[in-house]
Amino acid sequence: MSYRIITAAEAANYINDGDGVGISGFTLSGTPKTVLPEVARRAEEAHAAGKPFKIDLYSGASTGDAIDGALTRAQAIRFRAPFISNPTVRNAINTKEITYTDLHLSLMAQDLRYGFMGKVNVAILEAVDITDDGKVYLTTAGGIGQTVANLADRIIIERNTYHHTIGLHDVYEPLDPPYRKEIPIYKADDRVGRPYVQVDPKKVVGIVEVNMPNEVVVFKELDEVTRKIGENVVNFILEDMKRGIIPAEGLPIQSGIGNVANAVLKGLEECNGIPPLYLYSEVLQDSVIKLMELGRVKAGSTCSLSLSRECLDHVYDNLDFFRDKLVLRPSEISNHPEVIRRLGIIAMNTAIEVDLYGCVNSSHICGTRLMNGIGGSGDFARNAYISIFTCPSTQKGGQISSIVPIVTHADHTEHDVNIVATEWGVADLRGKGPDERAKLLIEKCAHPDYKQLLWDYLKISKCGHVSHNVAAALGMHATFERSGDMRLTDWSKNLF
Ligand code: 0RQ
Repeated sequence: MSYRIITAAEAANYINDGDGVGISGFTLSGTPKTVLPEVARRAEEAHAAGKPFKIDLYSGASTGDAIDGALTRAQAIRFRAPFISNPTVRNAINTKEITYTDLHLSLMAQDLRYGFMGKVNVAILEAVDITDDGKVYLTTAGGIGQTVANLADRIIIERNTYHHTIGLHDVYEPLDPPYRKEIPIYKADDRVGRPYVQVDPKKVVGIVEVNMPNEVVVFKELDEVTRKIGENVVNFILEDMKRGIIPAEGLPIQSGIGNVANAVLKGLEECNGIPPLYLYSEVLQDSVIKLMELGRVKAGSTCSLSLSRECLDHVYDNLDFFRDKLVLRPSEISNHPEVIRRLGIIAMNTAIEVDLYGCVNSSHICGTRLMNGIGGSGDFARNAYISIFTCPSTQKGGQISSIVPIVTHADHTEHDVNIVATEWGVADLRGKGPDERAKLLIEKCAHPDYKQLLWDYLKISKCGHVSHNVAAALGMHATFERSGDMRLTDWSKNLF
């Protein structure tokens, strides 16, 4: 079978108002690049002619400005899931122009298969190539490619010749209950599936030829605070190894995304006492490639290569070295609770705020404004061997404390949080009761400017197992509504 070569504009004509569109990719990596901007253009034309045009957009994780940004500006998204990072779509979600569902990334493919969300009419997959019998070799991310290709009526392939990822993917889609079996991954780099996504060639409406790198995120330079957080986490891991809690051969690590996560990886780079490790994560950033070359990371299982252009080119130029060290999986598998629990992952994720008992808000500023979403943090935190959360002790130039009396939005409860690390120190919450947890979090993690306020809150919160003062907490929420920001000092005026 030979496929029709079509332009991005022609491909966009296969997408209609009301369609559910499922795409390949995970973060800015491996997403289709040319068809959705054309869909945005179609939507603008439709709106100018007084006609409706909105789609439901399903992906593995976030996308960049060419997708979430362009479609939002064209008012072309009705529903979006499961993770975002683009400021334009964030704003439209927060002003309720777009309906958004924030869910654990491991669930996205499954929820679509189970019919929990809408129909997937069209799948757009970015691929290195497709064979006549429908073998699609994805580019730099596993995402939900196989699932949306199975569910869709029409498939569009963006053949992107920039990428050289053939042989890196391990595509495995579990059977659904009641037929599901174990996922046979016993080591982080085990391969259990196929190196391609299998599609029905009859559903492929055309191939769009592309040669484009991924959009990339630029991280802030490490500063004193993020560097210190990284150092604190690494020292904690070393200490747990000395105590024999972490086995001498080490355990696989997972690292989330963002500035703080990058600082932790940098800390590993500079540390000698930790043996070479495996990474079992959803994203793999530049720092891990460096750790592989230093021999500190043996191999990395990930859903996406979230690399800078320079670093990705370096991997492509040295594929012989990296081929057996990189495994790209669907997000359902990179983040699967069963595998995470079996492998004994040390999970490192970032908090927006942490309360005195260890509950974490990862997704909503002041409990109301979506930042990015929960992402894979819950998949890992809930099932990890050790679940670590990191954050700077304050935000916005010291005006906001990240250690708070009560979280304004709970993504991870105290049951899923073992360790909290800020630039001041590490609170080890394992095996501690609520009062001990609160004491440790204030002593080890809170910024000195906020310690007294937090002690004062504890003083007025005496009753029950997990002590809170609901009236004070309500006062705090009233302050959020007025100021839109969590300033503990303002809040204390309501309290005392
Ligand atoms: O705002 O960008 O205006 O400066 O949030 O914060 O400190 O730069 O940290 O880049 O590591 O992001 C939790 C958002 C942290 C991220 C979060 C403001 C802060 C700044 C960014 P500016 P930093 P990072 C992996 C797994 C999702 C869950 C997860 C994230 C901006 O790590 O989205 O880990 N995690 N998923 O000023 C007001 C507070 C604030 C605050 C932070 N308390 N109040 N503003 N900010 N805390 C991802 C995947 O699954 C793919």
